[in-house]
Amino acid sequence: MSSRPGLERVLVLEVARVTEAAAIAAARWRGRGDKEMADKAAVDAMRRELGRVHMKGRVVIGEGEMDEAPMLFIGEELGLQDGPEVDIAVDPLEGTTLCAEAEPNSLAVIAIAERGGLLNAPDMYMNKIAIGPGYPEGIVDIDASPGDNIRALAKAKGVAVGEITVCMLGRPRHKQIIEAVRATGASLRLIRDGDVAGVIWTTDPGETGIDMYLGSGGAPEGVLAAAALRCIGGQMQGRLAPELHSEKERPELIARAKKMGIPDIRRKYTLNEMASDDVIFSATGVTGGSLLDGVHFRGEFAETETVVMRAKTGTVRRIKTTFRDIGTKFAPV
Ligand code: VTB
Repeated sequence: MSSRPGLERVLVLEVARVTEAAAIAAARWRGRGDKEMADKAAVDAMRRELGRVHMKGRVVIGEGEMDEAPMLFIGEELGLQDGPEVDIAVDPLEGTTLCAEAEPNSLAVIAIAERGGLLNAPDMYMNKIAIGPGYPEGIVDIDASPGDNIRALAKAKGVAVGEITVCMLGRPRHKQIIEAVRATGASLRLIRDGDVAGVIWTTDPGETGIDMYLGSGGAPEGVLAAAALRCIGGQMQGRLAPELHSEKERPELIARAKKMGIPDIRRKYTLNEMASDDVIFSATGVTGGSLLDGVHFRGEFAETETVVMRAKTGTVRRIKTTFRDIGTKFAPV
């Protein structure tokens, strides 16, 4: 897969700790209607844990540019500075509204890769298509129509089109593509937020009922999802979508992308161009959902569920962790 030695496997447990801490911190804010505070709690906890890891880490996907985000900003150096050089992509609370309203599927998410292994995507929209593993390479394509993609997937799966389920963020901007999916007879699951989970769901349709992810969402979330698929398998393509931003925003976004190493904003990215070489991905559930259980608080104990995986070996671990003494370790707000 890679000519490089890959990431040290001990990092698997380290990154799991990082999302566990972020999820517990965010879970204190579940259902309290304050997504900013929920996000801040996750960011603080994630940053604190990252500071304890033996690595020379650099944030490539984070909370924003240095001037707009005090923590986990793009370019921030993290870790004890005595280990491997890694690039870090974070979404400390993916689905802030879901958490604030105690709705399912909010997650704490991180991916780490060897230097240069993650696409440095600006915070803008990306069009995405993803399917799970086990299909011939190239059966779906972001440039093909939703109808052609759905029919090709149904054929490869050996089922009728009506048995395919597509997942998409429910947004007015998706009106046309929603109509195109409906016209095929396929089923459509519209989600409110959280398209990292949406993409990952395609890797286990038997469990999640989702066969394909389509539509636009955040580019940073696209890279995180690509990192996960690189570990589990599956196919994904992405293309930045400046056309979904206002005319006023566009020139700035294009300039920012250039600065981040993307000269052609219309380029189609394959999964491996978004996440390459060895990658470790970890997600811990904040509110329970189809991918992961949420955090449970039981007196002085907290329980978390995490999925952590590594591209080099393709290992996928589900870790249930019990924390003691959370009153002192993870002080309540
Ligand atoms: C998605 C989703 C996020 O933003 O990327 C989405 O994964 C994209 O932006 O959870 P819009 O909300 O503008 O569609 C979130 O929904 C929220 O950050």
